[in-house]
Amino acid sequence: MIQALRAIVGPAHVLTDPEVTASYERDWTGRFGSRATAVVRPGSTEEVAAVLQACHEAGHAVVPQGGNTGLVGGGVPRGGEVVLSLRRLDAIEPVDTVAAQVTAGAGVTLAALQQRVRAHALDVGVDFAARDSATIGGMVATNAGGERVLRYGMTRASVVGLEVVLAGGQVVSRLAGLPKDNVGYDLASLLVGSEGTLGVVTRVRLRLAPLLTERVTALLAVDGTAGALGLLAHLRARLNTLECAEVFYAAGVDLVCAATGRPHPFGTDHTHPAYVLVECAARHDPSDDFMDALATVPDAAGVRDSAVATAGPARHALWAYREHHTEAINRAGVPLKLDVAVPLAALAAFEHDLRATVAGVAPDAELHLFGHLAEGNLHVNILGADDRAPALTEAILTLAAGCGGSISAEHGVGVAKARWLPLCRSAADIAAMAGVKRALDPGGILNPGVLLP
Ligand code: 2HG
Ligand code: ZN
Repeated sequence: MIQALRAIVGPAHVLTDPEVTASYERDWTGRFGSRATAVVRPGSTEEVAAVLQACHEAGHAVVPQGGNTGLVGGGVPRGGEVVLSLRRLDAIEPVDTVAAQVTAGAGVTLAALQQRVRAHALDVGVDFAARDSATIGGMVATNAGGERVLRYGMTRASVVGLEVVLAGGQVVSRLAGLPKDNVGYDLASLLVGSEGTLGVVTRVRLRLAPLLTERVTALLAVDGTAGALGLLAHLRARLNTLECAEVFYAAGVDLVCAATGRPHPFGTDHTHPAYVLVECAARHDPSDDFMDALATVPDAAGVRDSAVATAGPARHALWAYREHHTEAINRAGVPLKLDVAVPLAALAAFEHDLRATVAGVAPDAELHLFGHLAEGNLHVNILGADDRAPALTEAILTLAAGCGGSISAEHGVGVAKARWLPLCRSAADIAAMAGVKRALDPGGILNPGVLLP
């Protein structure tokens, strides 16, 4: 297998030295991973096709990988697979300013694409904290969400076309960027969120949005989740510029401040149960409208304190309290991580029950909740779960599913959630998914063990 791969991509791009392959073999949180037979780094779609054909013929399993920022073990080996790193596919084609679209290689990072299209007064709809490492191919494969879903939807809403290599090495391409093209099954859309189990994304055509340069960001301290939702309802009805509404809680702010040396947002004597970070963006300064809306927030929303910023550095300082959560948690230990969403009507009760559940199962564990308020998406991070991790996972996912929620809001199923699929998909659903998998990957070589157990 290694000889065959070397012949396809050149010896320099087949990595087998454990010191070199280590960073491809383990996810960055340190929770998932194993040894790979080799890490192969193709430099073109043709090379990807030849690699997949070789693996298909040999019946050798393949794990496609982008920036390795995934959080559910879907992009690292379980043992002995070939890791197919797409990072060398990093070309960005000229920005199509008339169509407001761009085609980028799977290995382009989100930050690199943002920089390129912003020079043309356009922007990528999706954005999130791992932008410097996460790749466009990985974002498509996982249907990444992030901080602007409220306005632009998840990655799927930005995808107008894909080039994909199927398990046997066949290339399927839909890159013309036609907004209207109703010729049969939408294979490109099917591949979005398929977590490397149906094909390998090599190029992506994305819809772009106007670059909104004028921004106002506010950090609002509130009594709790119910207040945060009241605030969101008030702002949503009044602001067509609203782009982000994030939520986090007292414990997370303490941890971020300790890890980064930042002062508490409203001083150590003024800590609050919950915080909402909102951002409005427009072509013209949205701050007057925003301040008007803020001035009329009903008392029931319980806004206890606020900090508002319009200049870049001050806005980034507010964002830091939110975006440093993941890193600060990881510094404290290897967390149990779950990513759930529930209908907004159930969110406050869910948060309450979730805390009670964790306290019941693992009273000494440290729970950090944060996430994307407008989608009812909470990232559940638990430090010190130890051998109670399976019981906590079961209890929390059951709780989320029980209130009409999802066991994976935006991080995907990976290997982490595969066995809990029946909590929110029926037997008929799962059978249909398995049928699609068999049709597109009859040999079962693409990311086995991910998504479908
Ligand atoms: C975020 O929203 C990411 O920052 C990471 O989805 C969430 O670390 C996490 O649990
Ligand atoms: Zn998130």
